[in-house]
Amino acid sequence: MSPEKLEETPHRRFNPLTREWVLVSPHRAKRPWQGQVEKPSLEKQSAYDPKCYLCPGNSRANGNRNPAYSSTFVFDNDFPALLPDAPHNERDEDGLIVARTERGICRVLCFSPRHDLTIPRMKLEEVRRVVDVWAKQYRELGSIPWIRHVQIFENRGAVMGASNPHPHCQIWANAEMPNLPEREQLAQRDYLARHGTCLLCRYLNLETEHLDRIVYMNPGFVALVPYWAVWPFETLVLSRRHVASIAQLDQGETLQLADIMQRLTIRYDNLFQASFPYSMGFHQRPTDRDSYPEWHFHAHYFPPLLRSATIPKFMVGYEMLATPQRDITPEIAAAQLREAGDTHFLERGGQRTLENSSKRGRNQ
Ligand code: H2U
Ligand code: ZN
Repeated sequence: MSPEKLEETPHRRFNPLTREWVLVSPHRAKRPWQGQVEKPSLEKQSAYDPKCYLCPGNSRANGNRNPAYSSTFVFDNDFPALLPDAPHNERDEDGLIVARTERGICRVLCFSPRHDLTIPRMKLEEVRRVVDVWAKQYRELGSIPWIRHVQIFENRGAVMGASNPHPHCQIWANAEMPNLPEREQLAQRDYLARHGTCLLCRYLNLETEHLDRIVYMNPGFVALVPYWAVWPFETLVLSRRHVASIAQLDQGETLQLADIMQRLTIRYDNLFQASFPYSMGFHQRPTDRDSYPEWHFHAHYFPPLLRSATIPKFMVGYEMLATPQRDITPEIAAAQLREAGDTHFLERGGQRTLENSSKRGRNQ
């Protein structure tokens, strides 16, 4: 049987990064829906909100005042999940009741002074500056001797738990490897040892031969719906060059990362004509002194929406108890994202967000 026939029937796909399986049921996409319906978020924000904790010049929840910043702004989270000076302690009862103190530093980064913007609607140059700050924060926090891992992540949209529409992300730096980066690290290390080549470099080669899961590429990066995607419109942004962290990007790649993030999130917004919610984050090498030849810098986007801006996907039932499952195939999701176009629907007929936006030839 050909792989195409295999993929038309219920099948399992393997995620080589987490070494888990996802169940794909292509025939199920047409089932009726009478469950919860989320409201699409198109609520118009003003450029400045006097009640926002993150707008320039405003007081935060604990009384600290934000400076009148005009570009990006980083501050230590006032309600941090981790503390830098927690005294060491541990507990182990028969390997069953086990705990250890975890030290860390949590920061918040505002992308823009404008309360009403999001990455897809900022200027390319403004997004490039955000990428510069991510690299600087990764370097700065990573250079603290006891910090081993720096996680940069953005929760966008109330449905993803973002507490505020002001464009921002969080940075959590801590002493131990978190679960997912650790799992990806082991998988990448084993693959390199077994095949003598980087897992994600090899995967990127395969995908640029197939092309059907690619959403967009520029000279530095490729955005694709991974073969093993669990969320309907999950994407992976891979650097074309084998770099292990955001700190290794050159100037061109910094701009290209900004460009691909913007073109991808514009497509997300266009797809359902809404401000598309997601959680995204970068995975990169730990910041201790070891060498990590296996690590390939990438970003994951996990949007929770299923078939329209009003129908979320829930990871429940079989997925909570057995294995994640998806209906529309990654190939269909990639085609829909490609077709969604990279002119933001709110700016069609008006001004484009991106400079050099007419280079559609680069779009695959
Ligand atoms: P989220 O929208 O992803 O929750 O990020 C906002 C973060 O901002 C959140 O972690 C912090 C919250 O603790 N915060 C402050 O540090 N000070 C404030 O005044 C409000 C929110
Ligand atoms: Zn604001």
